[in-house]
Amino acid sequence: MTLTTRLIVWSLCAAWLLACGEKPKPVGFPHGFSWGAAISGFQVDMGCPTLPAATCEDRGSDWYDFITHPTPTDLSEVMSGDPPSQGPGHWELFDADFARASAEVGLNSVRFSLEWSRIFPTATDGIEGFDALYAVANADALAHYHAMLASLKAHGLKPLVTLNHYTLPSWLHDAVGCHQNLATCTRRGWLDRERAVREIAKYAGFVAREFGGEVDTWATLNEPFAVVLPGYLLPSADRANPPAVRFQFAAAKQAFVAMVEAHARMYDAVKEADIADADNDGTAAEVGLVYAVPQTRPKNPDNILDRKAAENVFYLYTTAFLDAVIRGQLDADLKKNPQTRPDLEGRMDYLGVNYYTRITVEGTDNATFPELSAYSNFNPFTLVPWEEYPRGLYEVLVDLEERYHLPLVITETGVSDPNDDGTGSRWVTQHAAWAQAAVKDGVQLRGFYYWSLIDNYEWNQGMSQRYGLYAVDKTDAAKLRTARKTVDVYRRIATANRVPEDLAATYSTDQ
Ligand code: IFM
Repeated sequence: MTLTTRLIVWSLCAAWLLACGEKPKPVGFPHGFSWGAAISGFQVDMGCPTLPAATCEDRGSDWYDFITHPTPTDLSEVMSGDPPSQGPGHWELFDADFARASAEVGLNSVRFSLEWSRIFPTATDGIEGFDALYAVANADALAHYHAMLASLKAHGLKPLVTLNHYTLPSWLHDAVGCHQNLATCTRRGWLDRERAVREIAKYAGFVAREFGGEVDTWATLNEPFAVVLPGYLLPSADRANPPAVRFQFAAAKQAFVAMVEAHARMYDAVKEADIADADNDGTAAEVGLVYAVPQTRPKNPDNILDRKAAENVFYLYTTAFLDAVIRGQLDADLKKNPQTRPDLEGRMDYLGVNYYTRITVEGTDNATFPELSAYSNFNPFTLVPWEEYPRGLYEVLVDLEERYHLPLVITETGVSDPNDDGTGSRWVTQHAAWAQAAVKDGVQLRGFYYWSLIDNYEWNQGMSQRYGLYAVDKTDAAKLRTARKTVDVYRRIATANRVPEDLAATYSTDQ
Protein backbone atom coordinates (compact mmCIF):
# COMPACT_ATOMS: atom_id res chain seq x y z
CA MET A 1 0.00 0.00 0.00
CA THR A 2 1.37 3.41 -0.93
CA LEU A 3 1.49 6.20 1.63
CA THR A 4 -1.41 7.99 -0.13
CA THR A 5 -3.61 4.86 -0.07
CA ARG A 6 -2.77 4.32 3.56
CA LEU A 7 -3.74 7.90 4.39
CA ILE A 8 -7.08 7.53 2.59
CA VAL A 9 -7.84 4.23 4.37
CA TRP A 10 -6.82 5.75 7.73
CA SER A 11 -9.05 8.82 7.18
CA LEU A 12 -12.04 6.64 6.26
CA CYS A 13 -11.47 4.49 9.38
CA ALA A 14 -11.14 7.55 11.60
CA ALA A 15 -14.32 9.11 10.14
CA TRP A 16 -16.19 5.82 10.67
CA LEU A 17 -15.03 5.55 14.29
CA LEU A 18 -16.05 9.12 15.07
CA ALA A 19 -19.39 8.73 13.27
CA CYS A 20 -20.13 5.61 15.31
CA GLY A 21 -19.33 7.51 18.49
CA GLU A 22 -16.23 5.44 19.27
CA LYS A 23 -13.66 7.29 21.33
CA PRO A 24 -10.27 7.72 19.61
CA LYS A 25 -7.59 5.73 21.38
CA PRO A 26 -5.58 7.77 23.92
CA VAL A 27 -2.27 8.90 22.55
CA GLY A 28 -0.16 7.47 25.35
CA PHE A 29 3.20 8.97 26.27
CA PRO A 30 5.87 10.33 23.91
CA HIS A 31 8.58 8.17 22.42
CA GLY A 32 11.62 8.08 24.71
CA PHE A 33 9.52 8.82 27.81
CA SER A 34 11.31 8.15 31.11
CA TRP A 35 9.57 5.59 33.32
CA GLY A 36 11.28 5.50 36.67
CA ALA A 37 11.24 5.18 40.41
CA ALA A 38 12.74 7.70 42.80
CA ILE A 39 14.78 7.33 45.99
CA SER A 40 16.97 9.61 48.09
CA GLY A 41 20.28 8.69 49.71
CA PHE A 42 19.51 9.47 53.34
CA GLN A 43 16.21 7.61 53.12
CA VAL A 44 17.54 4.38 51.63
CA ASP A 45 21.24 4.01 52.46
CA MET A 46 21.10 3.07 56.14
CA GLY A 47 20.54 -0.41 57.58
CA CYS A 48 22.94 -2.56 55.53
CA PRO A 49 22.80 -6.34 56.17
CA THR A 50 26.57 -6.95 56.40
CA LEU A 51 28.54 -3.72 55.88
CA PRO A 52 29.75 -2.00 59.04
CA ALA A 53 27.24 0.61 60.20
CA ALA A 54 29.87 3.35 60.02
CA THR A 55 30.32 2.67 56.28
CA CYS A 56 26.66 2.18 55.48
CA GLU A 57 25.27 5.15 57.42
CA ASP A 58 26.15 8.67 56.37
CA ARG A 59 26.99 9.98 59.81
CA GLY A 60 28.06 13.39 58.59
CA SER A 61 24.69 14.97 57.85
CA ASP A 62 22.34 17.21 59.82
CA TRP A 63 19.56 14.67 59.38
CA TYR A 64 21.71 11.90 60.88
CA ASP A 65 22.38 14.12 63.90
CA PHE A 66 18.70 14.97 64.08
CA ILE A 67 17.42 11.38 64.22
CA THR A 68 20.17 9.98 66.43
CA HIS A 69 20.29 12.72 69.06
CA PRO A 70 17.92 12.12 72.00
CA THR A 71 14.63 13.67 70.93
CA PRO A 72 14.02 17.06 72.55
CA THR A 73 10.80 17.07 74.59
CA ASP A 74 9.08 19.54 72.29
CA LEU A 75 9.56 17.16 69.35
CA SER A 76 8.62 13.95 71.16
CA GLU A 77 5.37 13.60 69.23
CA VAL A 78 7.02 14.49 65.96
CA MET A 79 10.06 12.20 65.74
CA SER A 80 9.65 8.45 65.22
CA GLY A 81 12.74 7.43 67.16
CA ASP A 82 13.38 4.64 64.61
CA PRO A 83 17.10 3.78 64.61
CA PRO A 84 19.15 4.02 61.39
CA SER A 85 19.66 0.24 61.51
CA GLN A 86 16.03 -0.21 60.41
CA GLY A 87 16.71 1.46 57.06
CA PRO A 88 16.59 -0.59 53.85
CA GLY A 89 20.36 -0.94 53.33
CA HIS A 90 20.41 0.18 49.70
CA TRP A 91 24.04 1.32 50.12
CA GLU A 92 24.87 -2.40 50.09
CA LEU A 93 21.94 -3.79 48.09
CA PHE A 94 21.80 -1.23 45.27
CA ASP A 95 22.65 -3.63 42.46
CA ALA A 96 19.84 -6.06 43.30
CA ASP A 97 17.43 -3.13 43.72
CA PHE A 98 18.34 -1.74 40.31
CA ALA A 99 18.12 -5.20 38.73
CA ARG A 100 14.51 -5.49 39.98
CA ALA A 101 13.62 -1.99 38.79
CA SER A 102 14.71 -2.95 35.31
CA ALA A 103 13.81 -6.64 34.98
CA GLU A 104 10.66 -6.80 37.11
CA VAL A 105 9.17 -3.29 36.90
CA GLY A 106 10.32 -2.64 33.33
CA LEU A 107 11.66 0.83 34.10
CA ASN A 108 14.23 2.71 32.04
CA SER A 109 15.33 5.28 34.65
CA VAL A 110 16.01 5.78 38.36
CA ARG A 111 16.16 9.07 40.27
CA PHE A 112 18.56 8.99 43.21
CA SER A 113 20.49 11.55 45.25
CA LEU A 114 24.17 12.02 45.91
CA GLU A 115 24.87 12.89 49.54
CA TRP A 116 27.01 15.99 49.87
CA SER A 117 28.30 15.02 53.32
CA ARG A 118 29.42 11.60 52.09
CA ILE A 119 31.51 13.20 49.35
CA PHE A 120 32.82 16.05 51.49
CA PRO A 121 32.81 14.90 55.12
CA THR A 122 34.83 17.97 56.11
CA ALA A 123 34.33 21.64 55.31
CA THR A 124 35.36 22.82 51.85
CA ASP A 125 35.67 26.53 52.70
CA GLY A 126 38.70 28.05 51.02
CA ILE A 127 39.36 24.97 48.86
CA GLU A 128 39.08 25.91 45.21
CA GLY A 129 39.41 24.04 41.94
CA PHE A 130 38.69 20.43 41.01
CA ASP A 131 42.10 19.02 41.95
CA ALA A 132 42.17 20.61 45.39
CA LEU A 133 38.61 19.43 46.06
CA TYR A 134 39.45 15.95 44.78
CA ALA A 135 42.25 15.76 47.31
CA VAL A 136 39.81 16.22 50.21
CA ALA A 137 36.86 14.28 48.75
CA ASN A 138 36.03 10.88 50.21
CA ALA A 139 37.50 8.46 47.65
CA ASP A 140 35.34 5.56 48.88
CA ALA A 141 32.16 7.55 48.42
CA LEU A 142 33.20 8.58 44.89
CA ALA A 143 34.02 4.96 44.02
CA HIS A 144 30.69 3.85 45.44
CA TYR A 145 28.70 6.34 43.36
CA HIS A 146 30.65 5.32 40.23
CA ALA A 147 29.70 1.70 41.01
CA MET A 148 26.03 2.70 41.40
CA LEU A 149 26.08 4.53 38.08
CA ALA A 150 27.76 1.55 36.39
CA SER A 151 25.09 -0.73 37.83
CA LEU A 152 22.32 1.54 36.54
CA LYS A 153 23.89 1.50 33.10
CA ALA A 154 24.31 -2.28 33.13
CA HIS A 155 20.60 -2.62 33.93
CA GLY A 156 19.57 -0.18 31.19
CA LEU A 157 18.50 2.52 33.65
CA LYS A 158 19.22 6.17 32.90
CA PRO A 159 20.12 8.20 36.00
CA LEU A 160 18.37 11.37 37.11
CA VAL A 161 20.64 12.64 39.87
CA THR A 162 19.41 14.92 42.66
CA LEU A 163 22.28 16.92 44.09
CA ASN A 164 20.60 17.88 47.34
CA HIS A 165 17.62 16.02 48.79
CA TYR A 166 17.10 17.97 52.06
CA THR A 167 20.28 16.94 53.93
CA LEU A 168 23.16 19.32 54.70
CA PRO A 169 26.61 18.38 55.99
CA SER A 170 26.94 18.76 59.77
CA TRP A 171 29.92 21.05 59.18
CA LEU A 172 27.46 23.50 57.65
CA HIS A 173 24.38 22.88 59.78
CA ASP A 174 24.15 22.09 63.47
CA ALA A 175 20.64 20.61 63.41
CA VAL A 176 20.38 19.96 67.12
CA GLY A 177 22.07 23.17 68.30
CA CYS A 178 19.93 25.30 65.98
CA HIS A 179 16.79 23.55 67.16
CA GLN A 180 17.75 24.32 70.74
CA ASN A 181 18.67 27.93 70.10
CA LEU A 182 18.43 29.36 66.62
CA ALA A 183 19.79 32.74 67.73
CA THR A 184 23.05 31.42 69.12
CA CYS A 185 23.89 28.31 67.07
CA THR A 186 26.99 28.80 64.95
CA ARG A 187 26.57 26.43 62.00
CA ARG A 188 23.27 27.76 60.68
CA GLY A 189 22.81 25.87 57.40
CA TRP A 190 20.75 27.85 54.88
CA LEU A 191 20.75 30.82 57.25
CA ASP A 192 24.47 31.23 56.59
CA ARG A 193 23.35 32.24 53.15
CA GLU A 194 26.59 33.26 51.45
CA ARG A 195 28.51 30.29 52.77
CA ALA A 196 25.77 27.77 52.01
CA VAL A 197 25.29 29.04 48.44
CA ARG A 198 29.02 29.21 47.75
CA GLU A 199 29.81 25.76 49.11
CA ILE A 200 26.82 23.93 47.59
CA ALA A 201 27.66 25.41 44.18
CA LYS A 202 31.24 24.23 44.63
CA TYR A 203 30.01 20.72 45.49
CA ALA A 204 27.64 20.75 42.48
CA GLY A 205 30.41 21.75 40.08
CA PHE A 206 32.73 19.13 41.51
CA VAL A 207 30.32 16.22 41.16
CA ALA A 208 29.17 17.41 37.73
CA ARG A 209 32.74 17.10 36.51
CA GLU A 210 33.42 13.84 38.37
CA PHE A 211 30.22 12.09 37.22
CA GLY A 212 29.39 14.08 34.08
CA GLY A 213 30.52 11.25 31.81
CA GLU A 214 27.84 9.03 33.38
CA VAL A 215 25.05 11.53 34.04
CA ASP A 216 23.21 13.97 31.78
CA THR A 217 20.13 14.85 33.86
CA TRP A 218 20.57 16.72 37.12
CA ALA A 219 18.21 18.18 39.71
CA THR A 220 19.67 20.81 42.01
CA LEU A 221 17.39 20.83 45.08
CA ASN A 222 14.47 18.70 46.20
CA GLU A 223 11.30 20.47 47.35
CA PRO A 224 12.84 23.66 48.82
CA PHE A 225 9.58 24.81 50.38
CA ALA A 226 9.45 21.51 52.27
CA VAL A 227 12.68 22.65 53.92
CA VAL A 228 11.36 26.14 54.72
CA LEU A 229 7.88 25.31 56.03
CA PRO A 230 8.60 22.36 58.37
CA GLY A 231 12.05 23.76 59.15
CA TYR A 232 11.28 27.29 60.27
CA LEU A 233 7.51 27.74 60.47
CA LEU A 234 5.38 24.70 61.12
CA PRO A 235 7.17 21.46 62.03
CA SER A 236 4.57 18.75 62.59
CA ALA A 237 4.17 15.00 62.91
CA ASP A 238 3.55 14.95 59.14
CA ARG A 239 6.88 16.61 58.37
CA ALA A 240 9.62 18.21 60.40
CA ASN A 241 12.92 19.30 58.92
CA PRO A 242 15.88 20.44 60.99
CA PRO A 243 16.09 22.79 62.79
CA ALA A 244 12.31 22.28 63.24
CA VAL A 245 11.59 25.58 64.94
CA ARG A 246 8.23 27.33 65.00
CA PHE A 247 7.17 30.67 63.51
CA GLN A 248 10.66 31.96 62.73
CA PHE A 249 9.48 34.21 59.92
CA ALA A 250 12.74 36.08 59.32
CA ALA A 251 14.67 32.80 59.21
CA ALA A 252 12.13 31.24 56.85
CA LYS A 253 12.62 34.12 54.39
CA GLN A 254 16.41 33.86 54.64
CA ALA A 255 16.30 30.12 53.92
CA PHE A 256 13.92 30.75 51.00
CA VAL A 257 16.28 33.29 49.42
CA ALA A 258 19.34 31.12 50.05
CA MET A 259 17.74 28.17 48.27
CA VAL A 260 16.69 30.31 45.30
CA GLU A 261 20.27 31.55 44.96
CA ALA A 262 21.65 28.06 45.54
CA HIS A 263 19.64 26.70 42.62
CA ALA A 264 20.93 29.39 40.26
CA ARG A 265 24.56 29.02 41.26
CA MET A 266 24.36 25.20 41.18
CA TYR A 267 22.81 25.42 37.72
CA ASP A 268 25.70 27.56 36.51
CA ALA A 269 28.30 25.30 38.13
CA VAL A 270 26.88 22.09 36.63
CA LYS A 271 26.52 23.61 33.17
CA GLU A 272 30.13 24.73 33.26
CA ALA A 273 31.54 21.47 34.63
CA ASP A 274 29.53 18.76 32.88
CA ILE A 275 30.60 18.94 29.27
CA ALA A 276 30.53 15.17 28.69
CA ASP A 277 27.53 13.79 26.82
CA ALA A 278 26.91 10.51 28.65
CA ASP A 279 24.40 9.04 26.20
CA ASN A 280 25.54 10.73 22.99
CA ASP A 281 22.21 12.44 22.39
CA GLY A 282 23.80 15.82 21.82
CA THR A 283 23.12 17.19 25.34
CA ALA A 284 25.77 17.04 28.06
CA ALA A 285 23.75 18.41 30.96
CA GLU A 286 20.13 19.21 31.58
CA VAL A 287 19.59 20.88 34.91
CA GLY A 288 16.30 21.37 36.69
CA LEU A 289 14.79 21.71 40.14
CA VAL A 290 12.34 19.40 41.91
CA TYR A 291 9.34 21.15 43.45
CA ALA A 292 6.36 19.77 45.38
CA VAL A 293 3.24 21.28 43.86
CA PRO A 294 -0.02 20.59 45.68
CA GLN A 295 -3.25 21.35 43.87
CA THR A 296 -4.78 24.19 45.84
CA ARG A 297 -8.47 25.12 46.02
CA PRO A 298 -10.75 27.40 48.02
CA LYS A 299 -12.98 25.68 50.56
CA ASN A 300 -15.98 27.48 49.14
CA PRO A 301 -15.39 28.70 45.56
CA ASP A 302 -18.27 31.19 45.97
CA ASN A 303 -16.61 32.84 48.95
CA ILE A 304 -14.23 35.64 47.94
CA LEU A 305 -12.19 35.27 51.13
CA ASP A 306 -11.62 31.58 50.46
CA ARG A 307 -10.72 32.25 46.84
CA LYS A 308 -8.19 34.91 47.80
CA ALA A 309 -6.77 32.66 50.50
CA ALA A 310 -6.30 29.81 48.02
CA GLU A 311 -4.50 32.17 45.63
CA ASN A 312 -2.26 33.32 48.48
CA VAL A 313 -1.39 29.79 49.52
CA PHE A 314 -0.60 28.78 45.94
CA TYR A 315 1.69 31.79 45.62
CA LEU A 316 3.42 31.27 48.96
CA TYR A 317 3.84 27.51 48.61
CA THR A 318 4.57 27.30 44.89
CA THR A 319 4.87 30.21 42.51
CA ALA A 320 6.89 32.60 44.70
CA PHE A 321 9.83 30.18 44.49
CA LEU A 322 9.25 29.11 40.90
CA ASP A 323 8.90 32.70 39.66
CA ALA A 324 12.28 33.41 41.24
CA VAL A 325 14.17 30.47 39.77
CA ILE A 326 12.46 30.52 36.37
CA ARG A 327 11.75 34.21 35.72
CA GLY A 328 14.29 35.85 38.01
CA GLN A 329 11.50 37.57 39.99
CA LEU A 330 12.66 37.31 43.61
CA ASP A 331 10.17 38.19 46.36
CA ALA A 332 12.75 38.22 49.16
CA ASP A 333 10.37 39.53 51.83
CA LEU A 334 7.53 37.31 50.66
CA LYS A 335 5.36 40.40 50.50
CA LYS A 336 4.25 39.93 46.91
CA ASN A 337 6.70 42.56 45.82
CA PRO A 338 9.20 40.73 43.61
CA GLN A 339 12.34 42.43 42.27
CA THR A 340 14.09 41.46 39.06
CA ARG A 341 17.34 39.54 39.53
CA PRO A 342 18.86 38.82 36.12
CA ASP A 343 21.44 36.50 37.73
CA LEU A 344 18.62 34.11 38.64
CA GLU A 345 16.67 34.14 35.41
CA GLY A 346 16.55 31.42 32.75
CA ARG A 347 18.27 28.76 34.78
CA MET A 348 15.90 25.87 34.34
CA ASP A 349 16.03 23.26 31.58
CA TYR A 350 13.08 21.33 32.97
CA LEU A 351 10.90 21.47 36.05
CA GLY A 352 10.54 18.39 38.25
CA VAL A 353 7.06 18.17 39.77
CA ASN A 354 6.32 16.13 42.89
CA TYR A 355 2.60 15.59 43.18
CA TYR A 356 0.86 14.02 46.15
CA THR A 357 -2.18 15.98 47.19
CA ARG A 358 -4.74 18.74 47.03
CA ILE A 359 -5.03 21.26 49.82
CA THR A 360 -8.21 23.09 50.68
CA VAL A 361 -7.93 26.63 51.97
CA GLU A 362 -10.28 28.67 54.10
CA GLY A 363 -10.14 32.46 54.22
CA THR A 364 -10.30 34.48 57.41
CA ASP A 365 -10.81 38.12 58.39
CA ASN A 366 -8.27 37.92 61.19
CA ALA A 367 -4.57 38.17 60.47
CA THR A 368 -3.24 35.00 62.03
CA PHE A 369 0.37 35.96 61.49
CA PRO A 370 1.08 39.67 61.07
CA GLU A 371 4.56 38.65 59.90
CA LEU A 372 2.94 37.25 56.79
CA SER A 373 0.91 40.39 56.21
CA ALA A 374 0.61 39.79 52.48
CA TYR A 375 -1.15 36.52 53.26
CA SER A 376 -3.10 37.51 56.32
CA ASN A 377 -6.36 36.13 55.07
CA PHE A 378 -5.53 32.47 55.58
CA ASN A 379 -4.84 30.50 58.68
CA PRO A 380 -2.29 27.72 58.08
CA PHE A 381 -3.92 25.61 60.76
CA THR A 382 -7.09 25.31 58.73
CA LEU A 383 -5.35 23.88 55.64
CA VAL A 384 -6.54 20.37 54.90
CA PRO A 385 -3.62 18.51 53.30
CA TRP A 386 -2.97 14.99 52.00
CA GLU A 387 -6.25 14.51 50.21
CA GLU A 388 -5.94 11.89 47.46
CA TYR A 389 -6.94 13.73 44.30
CA PRO A 390 -5.43 12.26 41.10
CA ARG A 391 -7.08 14.74 38.78
CA GLY A 392 -5.08 17.43 40.55
CA LEU A 393 -1.96 16.13 38.81
CA TYR A 394 -3.51 17.02 35.45
CA GLU A 395 -4.58 20.43 36.74
CA VAL A 396 -1.15 21.20 38.16
CA LEU A 397 0.68 20.09 34.98
CA VAL A 398 -1.56 22.15 32.71
CA ASP A 399 -1.22 25.19 34.97
CA LEU A 400 2.59 24.92 35.09
CA GLU A 401 2.80 24.44 31.33
CA GLU A 402 0.73 27.59 30.77
CA ARG A 403 2.69 29.62 33.29
CA TYR A 404 6.26 28.60 32.47
CA HIS A 405 6.32 26.79 29.09
CA LEU A 406 9.01 24.40 30.31
CA PRO A 407 9.45 20.66 29.83
CA LEU A 408 8.03 18.94 32.90
CA VAL A 409 8.97 15.68 34.62
CA ILE A 410 6.86 14.05 37.34
CA THR A 411 9.81 13.43 39.65
CA GLU A 412 7.67 11.87 42.41
CA THR A 413 4.18 10.59 42.96
CA GLY A 414 3.20 7.64 45.11
CA VAL A 415 1.47 6.48 48.26
CA SER A 416 2.14 4.54 51.42
CA ASP A 417 0.63 1.08 50.93
CA PRO A 418 1.48 -0.87 54.09
CA ASN A 419 -1.10 -3.62 53.60
CA ASP A 420 -0.48 -4.18 49.89
CA ASP A 421 -4.21 -3.89 49.40
CA GLY A 422 -4.22 -2.32 45.94
CA THR A 423 -3.72 1.25 47.15
CA GLY A 424 -0.49 1.62 45.15
CA SER A 425 -2.02 0.05 42.01
CA ARG A 426 -4.91 2.49 42.15
CA TRP A 427 -2.56 5.41 42.75
CA VAL A 428 -0.18 4.66 39.91
CA THR A 429 -2.93 3.93 37.39
CA GLN A 430 -4.99 7.00 38.20
CA HIS A 431 -2.02 9.35 38.31
CA ALA A 432 -0.50 7.94 35.11
CA ALA A 433 -3.90 8.31 33.43
CA TRP A 434 -4.14 11.98 34.37
CA ALA A 435 -0.54 12.51 33.27
CA GLN A 436 -1.48 10.91 29.96
CA ALA A 437 -4.44 13.27 29.65
CA ALA A 438 -2.08 16.20 30.22
CA VAL A 439 0.19 14.94 27.42
CA LYS A 440 -2.81 14.66 25.13
CA ASP A 441 -3.65 18.28 25.94
CA GLY A 442 -0.21 19.52 24.98
CA VAL A 443 1.86 19.40 28.19
CA GLN A 444 5.53 18.74 27.41
CA LEU A 445 5.92 15.84 29.82
CA ARG A 446 9.15 13.86 29.73
CA GLY A 447 8.98 11.39 32.58
CA PHE A 448 7.07 9.77 35.44
CA TYR A 449 8.91 8.57 38.57
CA TYR A 450 7.07 6.58 41.21
CA TRP A 451 7.91 7.34 44.83
CA SER A 452 9.42 5.05 45.77
CA LEU A 453 11.41 2.05 44.54
CA ILE A 454 11.67 0.54 48.04
CA ASP A 455 10.23 1.27 51.47
CA ASN A 456 12.45 3.88 53.04
CA TYR A 457 13.14 6.08 56.04
CA GLU A 458 10.41 8.71 55.83
CA TRP A 459 12.29 11.49 57.63
CA ASN A 460 10.79 12.25 61.06
CA GLN A 461 8.24 9.47 60.50
CA GLY A 462 10.98 6.85 60.21
CA MET A 463 9.99 3.46 58.81
CA SER A 464 6.29 3.90 59.60
CA GLN A 465 5.41 4.91 56.03
CA ARG A 466 5.55 2.28 53.29
CA TYR A 467 5.93 3.95 49.91
CA GLY A 468 7.91 1.21 48.15
CA LEU A 469 7.07 -0.70 45.02
CA TYR A 470 8.96 -3.26 47.11
CA ALA A 471 8.22 -3.82 50.77
CA VAL A 472 11.33 -3.99 52.96
CA ASP A 473 11.34 -6.08 56.11
CA LYS A 474 13.00 -3.56 58.40
CA THR A 475 13.87 -6.11 61.11
CA ASP A 476 15.04 -8.92 58.81
CA ALA A 477 18.84 -9.35 58.84
CA ALA A 478 18.98 -9.54 55.04
CA LYS A 479 16.49 -6.65 54.56
CA LEU A 480 14.31 -8.88 52.40
CA ARG A 481 12.44 -7.14 49.56
CA THR A 482 8.97 -8.31 48.50
CA ALA A 483 7.17 -6.97 45.43
CA ARG A 484 3.87 -5.23 46.13
CA LYS A 485 0.97 -5.59 43.68
CA THR A 486 1.88 -2.15 42.36
CA VAL A 487 4.92 -3.65 40.60
CA ASP A 488 2.81 -5.64 38.17
CA VAL A 489 0.49 -2.72 37.40
CA TYR A 490 3.31 -0.21 36.97
CA ARG A 491 5.20 -2.65 34.72
CA ARG A 492 2.18 -2.91 32.43
CA ILE A 493 1.91 0.88 32.16
CA ALA A 494 5.64 1.51 31.69
CA THR A 495 6.17 -1.20 29.09
CA ALA A 496 3.05 -0.23 27.10
CA ASN A 497 4.05 3.48 27.35
CA ARG A 498 0.37 4.17 27.99
CA VAL A 499 -2.29 3.27 30.52
CA PRO A 500 -3.89 0.05 29.26
CA GLU A 501 -7.66 0.38 29.02
CA ASP A 502 -8.48 -2.52 31.33
CA LEU A 503 -6.40 -0.88 34.08
CA ALA A 504 -8.06 2.48 33.49
CA ALA A 505 -11.45 0.77 33.78
CA THR A 506 -10.52 -1.22 36.91
CA TYR A 507 -9.26 1.84 38.75
CA SER A 508 -11.81 4.25 37.31
CA THR A 509 -9.75 7.23 36.23
CA ASP A 510 -12.66 9.65 35.80
CA GLN A 511 -13.38 12.28 38.44
O1 IFM B 1 9.73 10.79 51.22
C1 IFM B 1 9.40 12.04 50.68
C2 IFM B 1 10.50 12.53 49.77
O2 IFM B 1 11.73 12.58 50.40
C3 IFM B 1 10.16 13.92 49.27
N1 IFM B 1 8.84 13.97 48.71
C4 IFM B 1 7.75 13.40 49.49
C5 IFM B 1 8.11 11.99 49.91
C6 IFM B 1 6.94 11.37 50.69
O3 IFM B 1 6.63 12.15 51.81
